[in-house]
Amino acid sequence: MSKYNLPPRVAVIMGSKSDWEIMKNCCDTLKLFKIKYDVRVISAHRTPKRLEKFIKECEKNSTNVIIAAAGGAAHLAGVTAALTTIPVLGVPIESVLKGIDSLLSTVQMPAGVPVATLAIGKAGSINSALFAVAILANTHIEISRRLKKYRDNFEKKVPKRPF
Ligand code: RP5
Repeated sequence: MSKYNLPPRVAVIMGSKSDWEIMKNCCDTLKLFKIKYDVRVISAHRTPKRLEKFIKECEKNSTNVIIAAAGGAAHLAGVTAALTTIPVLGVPIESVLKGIDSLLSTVQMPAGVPVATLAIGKAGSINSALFAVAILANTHIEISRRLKKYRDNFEKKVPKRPF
C-alpha cells in the first residue's frame, strides 16, 4: 500500500507533562473525529534525542501532521519543523507571562521553516486538532463529512438571541 493510502495519523507532542491539561482538549477533539494519534512528552531542550528519534518514527509511519505545544521560550514547534517536512502546528501554552512569550516564540519563525501557530491555551489546543482534521479532510472524504457535520452542529448551538 502506498504511504498516501494509509489511514491518517497525527502526532501530538508537548514540552512537559504540565501541558497535558490543555493538550488533552486537542486529543479529545481528534478522538471525536476518530483520528489515530500518538501523544508524547518531548522537550526540545530537555529531551532533544527523544525529539529526533520520534520525528524519525513519524516519518517512517507516515504521520500526516505534528502538533507541538510548549510554553515559555517555546521552541519545540520550530525545532520540530526544522527536522521534518511534515506540517507542524504550534500551540502556545500559558506561562508566567500569560503565554505571550510562548506565542511569540512559536509564531515568529523566520522565512523557510513554517510553523502554523494557533491561539494560546485551550482554544489553540482544540483548534490545532480541527486544523489537522481540515488538512486530512482534503484527501479523506469521510473526515471531510465529519468536519462539515461538526460545523453544522456548532452553528446549531449558537442561540439566535442573547437572552
Ligand atoms: C515548557 O516549559 C513546557 O512546554 C511547559 O509549558 C513549560 C513549563 O514546564 P514545566 O516546568 O512545568 O515542566 O518547556
